[in-house]
Parts: sequence; C-alpha cells; structure tokens
Amino acid sequence: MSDARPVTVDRPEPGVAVLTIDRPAALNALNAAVLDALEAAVAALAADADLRCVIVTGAGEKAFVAGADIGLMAGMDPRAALAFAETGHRVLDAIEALPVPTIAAVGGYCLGGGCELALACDLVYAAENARFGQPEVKLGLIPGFGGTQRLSRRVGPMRAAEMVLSGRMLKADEARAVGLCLDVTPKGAVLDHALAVARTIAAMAPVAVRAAKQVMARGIEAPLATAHAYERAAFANLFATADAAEGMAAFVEKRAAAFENR
Ligand code: DAK
Repeated sequence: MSDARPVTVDRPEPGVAVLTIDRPAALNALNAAVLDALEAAVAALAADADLRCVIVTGAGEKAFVAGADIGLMAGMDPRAALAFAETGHRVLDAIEALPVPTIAAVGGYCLGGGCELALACDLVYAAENARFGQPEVKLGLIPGFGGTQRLSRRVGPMRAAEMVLSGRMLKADEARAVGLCLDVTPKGAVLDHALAVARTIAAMAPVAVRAAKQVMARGIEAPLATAHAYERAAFANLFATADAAEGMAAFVEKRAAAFENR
C-alpha cells in the first residue's frame, strides 16, 4: 500500500507473475520510485526461465495508472524531462521486450503514462469502469513514454491523433471498439479474467509461445518479406525442440502434452 514498495510482484500460480503498481493514494501515478521498482521487477522476470506470462495491473479499483506523476514533472526543466522520458521509455521497452506474453488488466483510469504502459503489453483487458486517454495536451505536454508511436500502431493513426490531440477519454466499450483493449469485464473482475487468459497461455508449449511473441514483435517492424523469413526460420527451429516433438506426438497419440520448455 505504501510508496515504500510501489510495485509488488506476486506469483498466484505457477509460471504467472502479477506486477501491481501500488500507489493508490496517487491513483498509481508513475514517479521515479515506481519506474525504478518496475524496472528492477521486469529485469528479474526477464531472467526467469520458469515464467510463462506476466500480468500488469494497478492497486485499487479507481485506477490502473493515472499517468506520469504531474507534481514531479511540474518541477522539471527540459534536461530533467528528457532524463525522465528516457527512463520511462527504457522501462516500457523492457516490458515490451519480455520474452513471455504480457497482459494489462485495467480497472479505472488508464491515462497518459498509464495508457502507454498498457500499450507496452501484448494484451489489454479492461473492467467496465476503465477510462483510457492521453490527456497530456491539457497539461501543455505530449505523451512522453512512447504514446505518440505505440498508440498509432495499435489503434491506427487517425484514432490515435484524435486521442492525443484532444485528450478525450474513452470508456471501456469504446476502447474495445477501437482495439485499445480486448474483453470488457464487470468492475473488479478484470484481474481474474487476465489470470484465466494467463493460465491458458501458461499451459501452451513455452518454446512456441516465446517464439511466436518474438516473431510477431520483430515482424511488425520489418518489411513483409523479411517478416515472413523470420517466421519460416522460427517455425523450422521449433522442430529441434523437445516440446514440438512432444506436442505433435501427444496429438497423434490422443493424450495431453507434457511440455518441458526445451
Ligand atoms: N500525478 C500525480 N498525482 C495524481 C495523478 C497524476 N497523474 N493523478 C491523480 N493524482 C492524485 C491527485 O492529485 C490526488 O491526490 P491528493 O490530492 O489526494 O493528494 C489523488 O491522486 C486522487 O486524484 P483526484 O482527487 O484528482 O481524483 P478524481 O477522482 O477527482 O479525478 C482523475 C481522477 C484521474 C480524473 C484526476 O486525478 C486527473 O485528471 N488526474 C490527472 C490525469 C492526467 O492528466 N494524466 C496524465 C498525466 S501526464 C514526458 C514524460 C511523460 C509524460 C509526458 C511527458 N516527458 C518527460 C517529456 C507523460 C505524461 C502523463 O502521463
């Protein structure tokens, strides 16, 4: 609950980690302590071979994350702001680069740096009280943690422009309609929903899930022919893994597969 431990890491079930931004008194706003704690937690998760899926969420029902900490930013000069933006980019890039799937479980406000945090995750689910937005222009700012770029890629340039230029907040249903989130759950139920998806992912062949994530992430930034080459190579490489042999053998033998992550 306290700023002394602004990010908690739980392991509710094997292979699944839940990262909780835990600063509810400030609607989980991202200050330096939160970003540092997030960076350390993500670095530890990146090195965990037993990990299958990561969920990112915010403490309390009122907010996922209401943005970067405005009080902190109010005292910054351009140099400090650049350092802050670089830290934010580094942390969100590290989340995006995690080798396993990441899921944002969004309840309440998901604004500014919070929306950017959700955008760094592979999947986003929202409770019906979720509100998504990039309201930085109201403060005389623009998104500083990747929002001007990741948002366009996820929802298309015109919808992103509308959000970034007007600061308008989207309710959960509208966010789903534009592709900013997937399913919308009742209030308070989004973490359980994310856990169910994480459980499903965790039951799949780990080597395949990691390969699929990597190929999709690299491919989207590459020309199509290059991206197809990534896919062919990764597909072929899986035939050298025990898990692919096991998965196909289990299907042929009509039994459940027992994957070993190798
Ligand atoms: N930062 C700091 N504190 C925040 C906060 C935030 N983003 N959002 C809320 N809080 C704090 C409030 O100050 C309040 O604290 P106390 O007064 O109780 O001490 C507490 O959380 C509860 O908030 P409210 O009392 O305001 O709650 P309401 O239900 O009335 O309103 C709200 C909820 C989400 C509509 C409202 O709090 C709000 O408008 N918050 C600000 C939302 C926002 O503008 N978010 C975007 C932040 S800007 C960059 C790097 C990064 C960025 C930009 C540039 N560079 C370095 C270039 C990113 C920018 C952002 O994310």
